[in-house]
Amino acid sequence: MKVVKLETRPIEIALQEPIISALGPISTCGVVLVRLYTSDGVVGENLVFTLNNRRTGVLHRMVDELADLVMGQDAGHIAGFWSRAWKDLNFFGQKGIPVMGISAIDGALWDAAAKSAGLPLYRMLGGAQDRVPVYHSGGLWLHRSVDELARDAQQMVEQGFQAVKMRLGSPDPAVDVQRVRAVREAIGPHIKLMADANQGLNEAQAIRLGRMLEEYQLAWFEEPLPAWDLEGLARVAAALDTPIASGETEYARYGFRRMIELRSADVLMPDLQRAGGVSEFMRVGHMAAAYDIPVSSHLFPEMSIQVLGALSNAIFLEYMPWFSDLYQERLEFEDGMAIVPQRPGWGFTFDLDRIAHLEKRGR
Ligand code: SMN
Ligand code: MG
Repeated sequence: MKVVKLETRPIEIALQEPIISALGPISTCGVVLVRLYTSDGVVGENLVFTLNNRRTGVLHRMVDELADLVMGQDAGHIAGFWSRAWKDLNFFGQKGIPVMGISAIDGALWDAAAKSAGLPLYRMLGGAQDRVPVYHSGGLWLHRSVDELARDAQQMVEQGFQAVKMRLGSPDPAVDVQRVRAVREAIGPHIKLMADANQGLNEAQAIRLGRMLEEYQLAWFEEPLPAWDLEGLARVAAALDTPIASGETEYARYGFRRMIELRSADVLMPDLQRAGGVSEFMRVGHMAAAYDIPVSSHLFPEMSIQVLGALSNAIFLEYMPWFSDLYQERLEFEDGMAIVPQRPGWGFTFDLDRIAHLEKRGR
């Protein structure tokens, strides 16, 4: 089975409402859709994206530029593609857009491989479980008032979610504490609560805020520091009882190796597009398992669920429905768990008609 065509298409989709996080305001996503055709007629799909549709053209071009490394090659030699691309991109640097380009093609190759084997991807990757605990991440942003936060969190729980994530990011830590308290009071002591600072703090601020939040029993305190400060993050992790989760802004096995060596985080959360696709997410997941470190996913729930289904140290799927409308199928939940689809490949296929419609209306 050879790769015969790589099709890429940039689209812009609007979020249901503009949101604010410590990363700044977000109102749309620039999404690069990838469809990789094989000589057997199987099509592997994937997507990568940018916030606010900024520099989508560069990401798009990166994916296209890598086509020469897969065209005409055996579509099942995914690790072969990965290492060829890694070497090829050394001059550009092995973080950022180059790695996202690898991820885009890697994921499409895995989808094609699993579809042609007639297996859901998680089984192709070894299979650990057919359901994964899920947390709702698609709300509780910084633009919500304290009352709205409490109401939104309660609604998520009423929908059946047993874990929710809120954002931190006020200049005054007392305000963050007040917001966390309101959400904890609204959901009660048994629902898991995560809080994400999106790299907005320095080391002293993170330790101070983390200590103030210990009494609210967070499941984790996420990305307190800028992504480059892995040494500082290790000191924050050592100073707090609350687990630190990080890794969504880290790249490839080498970045995660440093995180593990430094003990920067208690939970690793690779992002499929930044980590380096399915191949590298699995390598990171297995490397974490060697240290008994749990992993969670970042965004892309429809795809991440298959990878987490293949890792026995996976503890949570992040549910962020930003791209859910692009698919024909919908994720299913039961008792606070997301169900790993038993359909071949990702188990989610692009709804090309709906995509054309979404794009035209800007949602
Ligand atoms: C996040 C990061 C980037 C885009 C959306 C949300 C956030 C998360 O850090 O973990 O969900
Ligand atoms: Mg985050």
